[in-house]
Amino acid sequence: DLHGYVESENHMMIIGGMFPIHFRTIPEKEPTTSEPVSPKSEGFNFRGFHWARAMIHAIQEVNNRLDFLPNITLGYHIYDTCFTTSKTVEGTLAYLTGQNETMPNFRCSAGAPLVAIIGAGGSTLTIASSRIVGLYYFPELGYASSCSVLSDKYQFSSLLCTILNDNHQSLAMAELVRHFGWVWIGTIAADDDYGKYGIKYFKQHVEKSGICIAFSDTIPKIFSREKILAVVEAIKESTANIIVMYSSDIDLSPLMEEIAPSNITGKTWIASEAWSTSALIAKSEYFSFLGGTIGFGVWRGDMPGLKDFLLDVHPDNDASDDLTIEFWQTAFNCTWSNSRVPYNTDFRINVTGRESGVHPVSDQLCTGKEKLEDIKNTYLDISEFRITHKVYKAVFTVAHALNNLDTCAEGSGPFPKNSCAIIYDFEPWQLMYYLKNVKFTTFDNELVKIDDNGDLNETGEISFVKIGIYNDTKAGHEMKIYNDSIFWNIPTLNPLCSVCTENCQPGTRKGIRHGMPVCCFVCIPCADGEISNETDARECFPCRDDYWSNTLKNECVLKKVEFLAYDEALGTSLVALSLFGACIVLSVTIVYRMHRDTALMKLSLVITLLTSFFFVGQPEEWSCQIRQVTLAMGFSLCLSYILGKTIALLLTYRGSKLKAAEKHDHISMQALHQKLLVLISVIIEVCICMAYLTCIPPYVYTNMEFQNVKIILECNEGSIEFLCTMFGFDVFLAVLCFITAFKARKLPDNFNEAKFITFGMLVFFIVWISFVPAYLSTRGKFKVVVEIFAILASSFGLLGCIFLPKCYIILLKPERNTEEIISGKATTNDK
Ligand code: TCR
Repeated sequence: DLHGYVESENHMMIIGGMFPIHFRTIPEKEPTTSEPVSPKSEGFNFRGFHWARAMIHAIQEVNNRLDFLPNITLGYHIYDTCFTTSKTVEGTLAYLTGQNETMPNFRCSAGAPLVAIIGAGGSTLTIASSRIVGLYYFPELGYASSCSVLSDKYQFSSLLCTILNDNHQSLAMAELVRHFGWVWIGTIAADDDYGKYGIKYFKQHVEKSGICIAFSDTIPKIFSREKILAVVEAIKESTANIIVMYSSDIDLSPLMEEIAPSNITGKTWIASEAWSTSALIAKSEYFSFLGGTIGFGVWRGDMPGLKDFLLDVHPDNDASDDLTIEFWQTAFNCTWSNSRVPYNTDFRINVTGRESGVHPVSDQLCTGKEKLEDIKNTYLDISEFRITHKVYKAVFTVAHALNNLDTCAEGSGPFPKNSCAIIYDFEPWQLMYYLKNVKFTTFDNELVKIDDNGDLNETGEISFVKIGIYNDTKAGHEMKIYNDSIFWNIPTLNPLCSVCTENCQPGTRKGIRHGMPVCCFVCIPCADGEISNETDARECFPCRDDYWSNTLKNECVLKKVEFLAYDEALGTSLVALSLFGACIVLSVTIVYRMHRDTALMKLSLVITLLTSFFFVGQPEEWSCQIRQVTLAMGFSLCLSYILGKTIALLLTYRGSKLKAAEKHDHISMQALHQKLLVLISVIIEVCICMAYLTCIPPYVYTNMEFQNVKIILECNEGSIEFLCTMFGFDVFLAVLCFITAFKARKLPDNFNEAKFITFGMLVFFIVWISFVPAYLSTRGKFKVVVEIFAILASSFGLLGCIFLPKCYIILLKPERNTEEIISGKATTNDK
């Protein structure tokens, strides 16, 4: 412990201070046979030493001021907490007893009275010590205890904190994470109240906005390599690129030492205030993985003269000042000649025992001429004047409270009967009153007063909102606070993203992965006919009626309209075929020019062949109505003509025995009958057609059900019954034709006409019978194709079977071409 007195006649008062001047204690072997002793400390902490020096400086400042506490001199008594609870409790009790014996014997100290304690550093330590001093309502001022539970004035009644509580920082971190759209975050906390509560509040804030925590780890308080390696492993394995770290620099440094060789890069760290600016962490060898860290810091204040005071430290100043010698030895890595202080060894303590020393004992002797300005540690770091400022503020708060107590005018005091407390002999609760009502402005114009929480905070200002970045290693550790100068430590130099699963692209939707946090999902492609047009869509939406999803499933596109067009290969060839057929029929007609045959049959075939024109092309109302009707008409014309012919053939056979004159009459009679038959059947067919067209006509139908991607434009036949009647009549004619032709097939005539008609009818039947299943099983434009094929095939069949043999005879065997119907015998005679 450090003591300081100024020799003067003034009344002396002591302010206690507790700082982590060492990192840790060396656990002794369990004392079973010897008296237990307080453990020794090790690991010199420059930062804690710096704070302690700052406190001393602040006290000197107060003493130098003439305007307050004129007849009081402040002294200090500083304890090293060694960053451990046990040492803190020990120190607290030592204050209360006034001796180094830890038996509460309150304020019985032989020397100057203790008025307040500044300490005890981190939250965990402050909790421990303020629980003890709270029993006596003894004032304690926390300078680095930011844990939010300390704001609870029922539990920590005599504690005032000069630092803002961590709720604000956790909220600011959550805001930051949300700002950059990170949703997959790892957290690491020190195993103390600071880390655990800080992360707890961070999680609370963050989980409200749907951000997920990838992993949550703690850094052990007592060094354990396995536990630290487990944390490193967790960082390495996680896909989270953002890691929020709530820890003091002291606890963090062993982790950083393990991360350095493990090649972890591409992560952005979010630093809590306690390590964000620390030179212990911001080392150039860590830059590869820590560069680009975003951290939070409390306001840094200006303390005039502090820098010089810090530089004014030298072992020669006071030969008995062991702490300064230890500082010197550690800072310059040398041994001070004939020092009583062993060179500070920095051993890692393991639960099982000691591990190898980090700094080997140096043989080099210190010269005393080493330059303090050269050292790069937390002692002289200007960016460290943050917590330092809180220490300062604590000292000045105590001094102001004492001054207010001192200047109390008797008769208007705050205590019963308007009495005042006497500065030479007051109770701690009386100083507590003044502390709680303190209000002053510091030299840098900051108003200090108690807030609603009972904390001493910067008025009206939240100090954690500035986003700082650690940007440069060469030029020292500089915090920049401009948002757009943020340096990102990844190749793209842009804010990296931290997600469990990459965003779901348009065309897919988020699906839950069982047993995983909501940030981890699978992207399921939308079903056919459904789309999603935004990233991370939760659902796919079906397209409207005449729209369908594109292949990427991110847009609804108009369905393709399908019909058999003239300009496609199939349409053209079918049309060409029917034209070709029509031409053949025409040429047949020409061949027949000398033949007294009626042109009716040829006409009907031309009609049927050319109906295929109505089938090709985009269906319109008129083409739908006309196509089946003309086809039916064409067939009825054709078939009734053939029927007339076959009947005539049958009758001719019967009449072949007639005389020549009668025969002639007979033949003309037959021609009349034939024409009558055609007329009647055409009239019947026309009637059916008229009824069909007037009652339930066919119409254009846009078929969307059958094929999702396409709209099929087709003709709906309107009434199947009418359609069947219409074609049924044709079938009826065809059946009659077949029967009569079959009967007449053996009759001798010069063309064998009946036989060929039988063939023709057979072809006709085969075509149309096979048409039915083919037609029913095809869809879309091919339905039309099938029908055209049937039309062409049947027409060509009739053409080929009925006319071509005749043409063959007419052209190649003209001697057999006579209109006379001769008996079989006559024919043979002819030959
Ligand atoms: N509050 C921490 C301790 C701490 C600290 C620091 C330690 C803070 N800032 C800077 C070392 C250096 C903030 C706590 O435990 O409450």
